[in-house]
Amino acid sequence: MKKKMLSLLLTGVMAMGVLAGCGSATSGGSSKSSSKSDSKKSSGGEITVGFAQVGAESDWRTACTKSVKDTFTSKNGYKLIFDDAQQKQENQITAIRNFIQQDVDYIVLDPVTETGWDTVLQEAKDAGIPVIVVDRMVDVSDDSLYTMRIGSDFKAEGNKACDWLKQYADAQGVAQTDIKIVDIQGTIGASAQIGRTEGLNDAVKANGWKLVAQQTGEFTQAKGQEVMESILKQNSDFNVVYCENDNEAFGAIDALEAAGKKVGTDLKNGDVMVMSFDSTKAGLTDVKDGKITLDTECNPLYGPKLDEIIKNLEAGKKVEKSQFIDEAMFAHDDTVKSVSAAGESGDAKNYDVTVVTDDVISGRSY
Ligand code: GYE
Repeated sequence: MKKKMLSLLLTGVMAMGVLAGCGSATSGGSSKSSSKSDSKKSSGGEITVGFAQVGAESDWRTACTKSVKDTFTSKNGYKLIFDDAQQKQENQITAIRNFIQQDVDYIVLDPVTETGWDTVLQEAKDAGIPVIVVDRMVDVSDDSLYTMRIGSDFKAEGNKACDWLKQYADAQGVAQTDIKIVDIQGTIGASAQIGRTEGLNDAVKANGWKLVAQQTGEFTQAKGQEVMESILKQNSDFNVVYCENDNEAFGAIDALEAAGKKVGTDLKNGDVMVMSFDSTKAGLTDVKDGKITLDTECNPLYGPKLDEIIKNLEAGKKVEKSQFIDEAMFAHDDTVKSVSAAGESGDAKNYDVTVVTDDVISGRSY
């Protein structure tokens, strides 16, 4: 209830939409055309950034928006034009066209889905406006249509969670073939969904797990609950619910408990075990309480990173085309201490698993 009210409140705040700053100047050489330098002068020397945000579907997204808004302030030398696309790609395309019209200095795009960007990114390129892709990825035929991408390795996230599950079942003395999973997927076609689902599908095949149901919960609490309720009506013979973000997990837990299921960490004794991604403060609180057994982290705090990238571009420095951020894993207990997982680069790496304590929870800002 509390979570729902908070998200409604924050949605209202974000619906206020456009943030426009005025004031202080920035220095540093511009990597852009003379028409861009002119537009920079006319906005008082500030760097104008148009941010095409996905929406306000989750606590993760709210934290991401806050981080960007807190960074791109007039005090920091920016003018931010913020657009909430309500999880619709066509709204993001319109927003980008508006940013081009307004001759912004940079476009930051968090693409709702991976495909369908070639035309509008070509328009931005033709207008000489650099595009920075953040969080999710774009799948375009020509990589020069965007300047760089910074985000998570979603394939690694999925593989990490699944290696943990395999080890956890072994440690609890549960046969891999007795693992029966419901997958509540993210928004279909979003990088975060693609990587997390792919990791699971691969592990289902490799370990002989049973995939009982697989359906999208659109990364929202309401849809996570609705999907869980409808799956429960068809088949309640499962012991793991793999939610592709925290808000879906909150909804799924409500539905499971309302149906009389015991949500917990004890697979051997018939608990239904919930796994999640994001590791928000509310998610980690559920981990500590044993409602979520494993939460694989996904970091939403992109503001400072985007600021650094733009400063480097302004200074004419070379910026890596593809940048991944480091992410941790949080579990209810120390049954599994570390996992080994491969990601986009293909090479397997080891990741430590952190047990959630009150200190871990209070250290979370979102
Ligand atoms: O996991 C989810 C959000 O793209 C990583 O989108 C992001 C995902 C995140 O709605 O909560």
